[in-house]
Amino acid sequence: MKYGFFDDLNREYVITNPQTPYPWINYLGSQEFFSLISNTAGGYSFYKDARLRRITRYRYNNVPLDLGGGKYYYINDGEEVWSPGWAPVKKDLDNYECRHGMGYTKILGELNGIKTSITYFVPLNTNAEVHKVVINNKSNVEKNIKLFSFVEWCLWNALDDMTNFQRNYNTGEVEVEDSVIYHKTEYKERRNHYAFFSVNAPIYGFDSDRESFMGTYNGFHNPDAVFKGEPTNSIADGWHPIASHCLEINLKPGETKELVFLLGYIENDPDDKWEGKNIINKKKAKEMIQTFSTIEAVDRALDDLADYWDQLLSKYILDSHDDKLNRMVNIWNQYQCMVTFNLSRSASYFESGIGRGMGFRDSNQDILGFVHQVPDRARERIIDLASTQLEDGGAYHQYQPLTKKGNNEIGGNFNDDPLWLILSTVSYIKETGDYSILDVMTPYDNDESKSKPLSDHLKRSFDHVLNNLGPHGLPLIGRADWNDCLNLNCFSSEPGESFQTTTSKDGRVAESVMIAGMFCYIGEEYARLMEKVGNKEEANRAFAEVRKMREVIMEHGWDGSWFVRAYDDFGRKVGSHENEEGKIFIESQGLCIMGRCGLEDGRAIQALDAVEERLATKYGLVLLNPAYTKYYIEYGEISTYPAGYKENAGIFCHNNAWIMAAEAIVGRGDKAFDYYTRIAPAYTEERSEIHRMEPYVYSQMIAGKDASRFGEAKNSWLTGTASWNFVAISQYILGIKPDFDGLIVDPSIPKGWDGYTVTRQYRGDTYRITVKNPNHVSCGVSKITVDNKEISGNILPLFGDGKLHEVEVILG
Ligand code: BGC
Ligand code: IFM
Repeated sequence: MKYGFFDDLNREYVITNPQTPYPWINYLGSQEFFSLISNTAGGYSFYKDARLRRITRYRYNNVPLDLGGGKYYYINDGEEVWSPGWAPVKKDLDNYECRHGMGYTKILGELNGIKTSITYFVPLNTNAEVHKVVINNKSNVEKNIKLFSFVEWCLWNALDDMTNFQRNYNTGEVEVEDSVIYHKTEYKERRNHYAFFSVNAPIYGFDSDRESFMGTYNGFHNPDAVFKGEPTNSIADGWHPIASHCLEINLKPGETKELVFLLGYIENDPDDKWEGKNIINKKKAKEMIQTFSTIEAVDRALDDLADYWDQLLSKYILDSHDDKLNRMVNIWNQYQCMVTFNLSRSASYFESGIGRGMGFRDSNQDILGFVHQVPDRARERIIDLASTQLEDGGAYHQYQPLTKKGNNEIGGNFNDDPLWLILSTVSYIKETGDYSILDVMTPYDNDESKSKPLSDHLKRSFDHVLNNLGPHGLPLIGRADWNDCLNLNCFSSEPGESFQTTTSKDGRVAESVMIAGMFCYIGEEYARLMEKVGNKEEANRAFAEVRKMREVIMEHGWDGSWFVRAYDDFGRKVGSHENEEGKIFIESQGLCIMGRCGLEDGRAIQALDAVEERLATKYGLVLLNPAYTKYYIEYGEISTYPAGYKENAGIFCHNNAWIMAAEAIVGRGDKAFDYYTRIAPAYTEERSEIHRMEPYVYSQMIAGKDASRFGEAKNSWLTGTASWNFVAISQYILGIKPDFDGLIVDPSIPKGWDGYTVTRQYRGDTYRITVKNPNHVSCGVSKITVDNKEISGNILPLFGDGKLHEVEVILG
């Protein structure tokens, strides 16, 4: 069942039923000011950091779910009270539509002949959210309505805001001047910022105190002021500051009125001297309000946003016979990659914005799917991440975007972390050819006095693995590797005792075959990079270490038909036929094959066949099998999940992409693409009532075959699934892969395909690559011509002339 449709021309998903199976959201903002907005206008805004600079309030896990706060509008049309976004009033509308587009959301509601549309967006280079409100009287009678706006302020620190009530019920401060409601809580004492909500028209009244607006016993769905049609002109003093305008609007039959609301965030210039004064410098707010004071200016800003996305999405354009594939590759997957790059795992409808900032492992992987869009921002991010690295090559697991300082609030010693930094750096260099990033002086542990060139960070990342090898010569897993929940270094003394991650008493320590596979894959890239920069000695050393690791994997990491997952703290295999449950895990199959293990002797194929046999389901590949049904304290968190959910045999969409890549590597394009379609959102649209999450973006997890709710997804938007699936489809399946010396063309596609065209902008040139498959094979390039001249090999030459180059590729 569907709840809307894709409008590919406008790059929108159009929701036609407000009661989607779950709130279906979008993100506004591309650089510093961000908002989450649901299809019924729920959500919130923040500046840079969802924890430390929360601008508006949102109640997670609310009842009902998405009535936790939003950018709400109410209309009292004299007959009825309703909201154009359906919520919060939830009055049935004659017409409803929500268009989630690239950086904007347009919600349209119609009742009693009054059609209202609200376009929400954050203009480029602006720390504000614009609401363009258009009201049209479609009836043949005059209408006199009252329009109420509503936002609720958060007292900046989102954690404090929802915990420290003894203080924050006393701190709220606002100021109202003309049509602008300023939120200046704690401005005098310790803040250098404030927010405001304005409208470009005279107002009839306002409210800035929540209880005065709502009534103590009412909710968002029935605020007193709206139902009475009378704002109270309240000034919040402590308690709950909000901002609500009330406008009287008269509409002749057929008449349309347009308004601009602006929700802005202002930071003082360092030389502003306001200390101790209970006034704010409104100059910047007024300038911003002036900038967006007309509909023309707002429309221009919307056009600019559209141009920006045209440009971002013109780097990789696919033209194939499959509309679903085209819309995933050309629009939604790339869009999600930008969002994950911006937000890492901080703020979604599943991530509260408080628990996590930017993840070290996560943000490095996000770069893989984003680097072609804005390489400069990827470069900056790589340096930010590397600056939090520790001197021994290990890493803080995350950092807060506002301070850019590393912390281990959710634990440290994830031994896969350092390798991802190599991968992101290599992908940046392959995209741009900019080797100078390696020379950037980059601190360790954010301490400038401990700065070393980025290349030194990569070396320490590589060596961190080698300096932490276990009894089989495999990498020690540490607290966990990519799989956060496989915590093998646990005391397992008392069943039922909550686990602690630490090395065991008798000195044995757990090892990860997955990190070993990563080391082969990413370590080889490191070695190739060293070769490229002329550091032969280091390259040779690295190649040799990688070769050695491959041997260790083949000796100790092979279980007979697939790759072992790990060795636990007692030296026992995990993810082996020897285990009663959890006999096979997905991660080591994907990464070991990407690390080129078992390619020559058939073991890679064997492992992939085992994946198909044991892990494949119609909704995607489960993470392990059989699911854990018992609690294994010595494995840590993993078996605490019910069977079929999350890391315990859920369909983790992130690592499905590694199997797609592995299948592509072994030349089985049909399987690679089949796995792709099982989880790609556009292909799940038809079963939205089962899948439940947005059909335009990936979710982290879909419940696996052992779960009672098999096929139901959770945790949409912020997941490494976005970047890895973009890598899998664009580089491994469609086979257009940036490398140090140019674009490699190496498709691995279903045999039935006749061909496709990819237009790829790369290092200033544009390549129009037409792949033809006359012999219906999956892979193997028989001939490439570039501008009508045949080339040898499959690396497209670099021209550097900024022109369009026609490439024809014949498979077979
Ligand atoms: C979740 C993981 C998450 C980890 C760290 C676990 O409970 O299952 O997905 O990454 O916690 O927060
Ligand atoms: O690898 C992790 C990621 O860092 C956060 N989400 C879950 C993944 C698997 O545990």
